[in-house]
Amino acid sequence: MSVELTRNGDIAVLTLNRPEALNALSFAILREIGSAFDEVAAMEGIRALLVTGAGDKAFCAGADIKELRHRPLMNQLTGAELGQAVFAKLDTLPVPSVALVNGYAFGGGSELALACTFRIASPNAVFGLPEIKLGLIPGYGGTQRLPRLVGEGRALEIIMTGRNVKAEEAERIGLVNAVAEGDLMEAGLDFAGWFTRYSLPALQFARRAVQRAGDLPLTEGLRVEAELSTMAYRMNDAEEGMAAFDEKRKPEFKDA
Ligand code: DAK
Repeated sequence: MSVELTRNGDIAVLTLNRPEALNALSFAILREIGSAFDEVAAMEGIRALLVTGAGDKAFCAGADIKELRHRPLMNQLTGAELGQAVFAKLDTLPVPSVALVNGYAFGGGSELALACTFRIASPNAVFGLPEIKLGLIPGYGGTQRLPRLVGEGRALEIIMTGRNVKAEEAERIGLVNAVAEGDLMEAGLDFAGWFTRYSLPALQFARRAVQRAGDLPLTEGLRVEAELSTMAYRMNDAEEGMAAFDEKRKPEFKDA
């Protein structure tokens, strides 16, 4: 298996495990990743998913370039749709996902990280969408997710120059949430710890509302927020959270 799914307490960990090819995404690996996301969705008691790459050199060096060549055009279309559909599974996963970017994240590797809810980088992380150097453009969501994260001007620059973005810059422009000072997995587990403290449905509502902000006009987005915040208010967890505040104690959320 080129993808390993393990569990660290209530945190699921998915590791791309093809270090000899810098964890490049063959179509077979993409399918394995999709199945692993389905497994995570069905796991009991999981609060977050961490996604990382085996080895200390690369998170993922992108689509498997050797495999991309000499394919009929329709296969290229279905290939792009496969990658997009697999990464889109992260949007509807019941738990937030955190990419732990441990080295190169190029092309499809950057796009996988972009599809995660959050990104934490090691100091040696290097992002890039170098498709333009191959005469291509990103095909697994990069042209859509990068501008939503860093703005159109920066996204166009990164995509149209194909240049590398090192960890420090990635943090400055909001491409990553943080650069880990120590062990990356420790940092990821620590960060995922936030999601063990709160009501999972409330966290889901928050994700859903913010996701919609990218594709709705403000008035419609506000309507979505009003509906989702009212749904949160109807949960027992909201009553518990407010009661705990009143009673000056820690809330005990039941995800209900
Ligand atoms: N694919 C296949 N093999 C790869 C690979 C990749 N993307 N990246 C690295 N490898 C392999 C290398 O060939 C080498 O294998 P051997 O020669 O040892 O057999 C091994 O991994 C180690 O790589 P290097 O020897 O090159 O290692 P270095 O440290 O010297 O360099 C590097 C590391 C990351 C700078 C370099 O490997 C590199 O530039 N890699 C390619 C990065 C890249 O351009 N990635 C692709 C981005 S484009 C679409 C679908 C998808 C896409 C678009 C459209 N459709 C279906 C329409 C998206 C495309 C992309 O992701």
